[in-house]
Amino acid sequence: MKKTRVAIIGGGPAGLLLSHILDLKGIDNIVLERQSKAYVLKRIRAGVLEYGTIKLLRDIGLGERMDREGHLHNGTHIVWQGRDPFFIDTVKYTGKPMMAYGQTAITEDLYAAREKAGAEIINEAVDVALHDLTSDKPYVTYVKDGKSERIECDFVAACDGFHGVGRQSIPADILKIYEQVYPFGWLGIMSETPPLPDIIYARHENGFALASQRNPMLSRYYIQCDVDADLNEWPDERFWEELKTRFPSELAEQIVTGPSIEKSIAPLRSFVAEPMRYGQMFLAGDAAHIVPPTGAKGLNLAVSDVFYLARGLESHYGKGDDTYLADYSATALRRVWSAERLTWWLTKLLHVFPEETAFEKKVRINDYDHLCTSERAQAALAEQYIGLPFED
Ligand code: FAS
Ligand code: PHB
Repeated sequence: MKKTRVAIIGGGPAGLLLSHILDLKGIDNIVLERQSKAYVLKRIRAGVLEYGTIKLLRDIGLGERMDREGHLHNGTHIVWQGRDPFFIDTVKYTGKPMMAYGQTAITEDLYAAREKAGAEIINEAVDVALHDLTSDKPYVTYVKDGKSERIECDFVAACDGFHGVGRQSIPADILKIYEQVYPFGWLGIMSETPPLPDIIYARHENGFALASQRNPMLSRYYIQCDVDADLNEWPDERFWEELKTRFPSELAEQIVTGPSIEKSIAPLRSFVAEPMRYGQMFLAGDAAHIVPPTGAKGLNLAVSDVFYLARGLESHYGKGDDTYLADYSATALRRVWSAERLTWWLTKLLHVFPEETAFEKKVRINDYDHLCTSERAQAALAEQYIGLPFED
């Protein structure tokens, strides 16, 4: 039987980041991860960091490789078929840049830092179950190498993603779910080719497309696809042809194609579970919320949740003050709902909705034209896109 202060369920970015920050604050913790380390590090997901994430990673000693290999951007472009392009200029309106640096690299950096610190990360821990969450002595059971194990703790941090066990441990009469499922997905490709210099969202009559990057020889592209699209019907050649169709010709001719080293389809949904606390258990990251990737908020929300939760735990153990922990759910959810609204709006603006009416089409174009002509609308978008400041 093990004892620790905080049992962290999930060794993805949220769980590892929380483990690292708690360790820096002298708060003992154990991470339980269902998959192997290799499996976790194979995942290809987010790619763009808000300024708050960049600053936090630097502040906790995880900025060196990010600053060396990441690529700063002053904003993100929108190109709209038949209309003027638009630039979400985060530096002009907030003075802050964003960073193209992949979640995979962040997870690698976190694993390296945790292993260097001698952290206890238990991979391939299965059948994790949470017990006595509303008592002052919660505990976690799991199976490792066929043997049943138990961890006694003060708190449980459920950083176990959308399909994790944490959210499911909240009684149905307490848990409230808010959800919107979109009638399309994103077909993403990674190729070892030089990317376009900028991050570009494209809106075309065929659908949305995105040009992004991981490093000078690693490109990340996406196209909107049918929600039931079959990868077998999307050989690389068809993907590249459709991607180029959705960009203006002067950009399309700059796209360097090559064999895909990863290709996958992600469904799109907006999802929030409230509250983000139940007894001594706190939800953080995808365990509590999902956003459509339009707006690059998923990973960044996991970071702000972890910032708030770590601050609360530090105040509990350091000063015996539970104010931050008591406010955690409400504080985190304010920022979550801002990101949910922004990503919902950007998804509606830039994607083709199969069932939309002629009126909705006209309203969308007016929305874009207003954005292109109103400095105030541009400033409002930029401050949300770069990420609202973390609350004191
Ligand atoms: P994660 O899901 O990353 O990690 C949770 C961890 O918990 C996993 O390692 C899992 O194995 C583990 N776990 C689950 N159940 C467990 C259990 N019962 N016991 C122990 N461990 C358990 N965001 C963007 O900003 N841009 C993108 O382009 C983007 N693309 C995405 C594509 C896909 C397919 C997905 C699923 C998400 C994408 N996201 C994107 C969002 C993504 O980046 C998340 O926001 C980010 O991974 C959140 O990190 P975590 O909260 O740690 O959750
Ligand atoms: C990515 O690089 O994977 C990326 C960039 C911007 C987004 C979503 C994903 O909005």
